[in-house]
Amino acid sequence: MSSALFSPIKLADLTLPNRIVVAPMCQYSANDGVANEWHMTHLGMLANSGAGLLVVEATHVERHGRITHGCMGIYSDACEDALKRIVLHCKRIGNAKLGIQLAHAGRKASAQRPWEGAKALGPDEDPWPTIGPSAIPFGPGWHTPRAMDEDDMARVRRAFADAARRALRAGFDAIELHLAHGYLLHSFVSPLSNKRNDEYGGSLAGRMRFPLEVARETRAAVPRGIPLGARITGTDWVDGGLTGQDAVELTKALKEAGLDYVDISSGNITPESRWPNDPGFNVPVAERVRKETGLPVRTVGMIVTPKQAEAIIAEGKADMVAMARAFLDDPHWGWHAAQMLGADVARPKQYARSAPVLWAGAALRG
Ligand code: 531
Repeated sequence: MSSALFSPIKLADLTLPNRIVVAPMCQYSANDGVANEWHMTHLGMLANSGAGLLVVEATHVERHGRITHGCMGIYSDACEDALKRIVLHCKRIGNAKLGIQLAHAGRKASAQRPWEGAKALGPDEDPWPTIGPSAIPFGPGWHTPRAMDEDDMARVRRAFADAARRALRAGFDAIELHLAHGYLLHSFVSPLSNKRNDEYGGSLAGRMRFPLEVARETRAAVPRGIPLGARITGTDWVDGGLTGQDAVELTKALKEAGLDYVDISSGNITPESRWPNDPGFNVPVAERVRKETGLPVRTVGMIVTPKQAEAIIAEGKADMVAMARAFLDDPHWGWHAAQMLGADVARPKQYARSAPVLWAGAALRG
């Protein structure tokens, strides 16, 4: 039996042994942007999950671009050094290649951690000023962002490129831009959050202008052999918002800017955004983007079982699948998928004896 999910894929000069990706997952546990033992443990665990690529959580390119006080950053030497230690650790003990998601939270910055309420920070919670394409808050009770001027745009473009250089020095194998979930770059693309009447607003071409500038400036900082991708929005799930057609157009423009793949996610441009949470709910847009652009496509969202993941790849609907909670639930998801699909997966020698060939118990596990 040969598995499509466990077949290799090449992105730029990076070959991944399979098409399973651990999605970036915010941990809200950094110290002023700096990773610590929690990240070492969390990422160290997932480096041995069987996934070919492990993507580090949304890591913010400037301090005010963090979502919460606990979010990770890559804007100082302290941030870079901590990430370097983590990459080194994961590569020493694990098998996954390491990616990082570069992000700016825009109008959704200055928020409480989920377990503190997930609302905008109150006056006694050390809030900070936020920025966005237009002075429109994410929702009622949220900070009103300052509409970005040319200086802000130049600073943020440079911050993404500088962050990419830091990520390369830290040893990451792949870099991706966060253009989804209502954060800064997505909020430029969506007509629901971008009401500018200069050349950075209006038509889709205008609304894509700033994110594409960021993509080009970051690409210039990342050698062509290193994959640079983007997580984008398949649909805003709000009337009048972005649709699959916009995702196709954005992907064509990102391909033109030299990006190597997109990851189709969706939702979260406003608090009203509601998605169907059905199995693989982003797969139809991913399939369309893949067919209409020819760029390698990853997708995410309610992908849970090995059989489901295998079918998405085998049926040509996506080139890679990313999973988040499935890996928190089962940090060895990739090992168990390999067993079910009759494929090989790398395990550390210390754990080799739990492989199905050396442990009859694997066949008895539910
Ligand atoms: C929520 C989310 C997951 C998948 C689709 C839409 C929204 N996540 C998004 C995270 C922050 C935590 C909540 C980021 O994208 C940074």
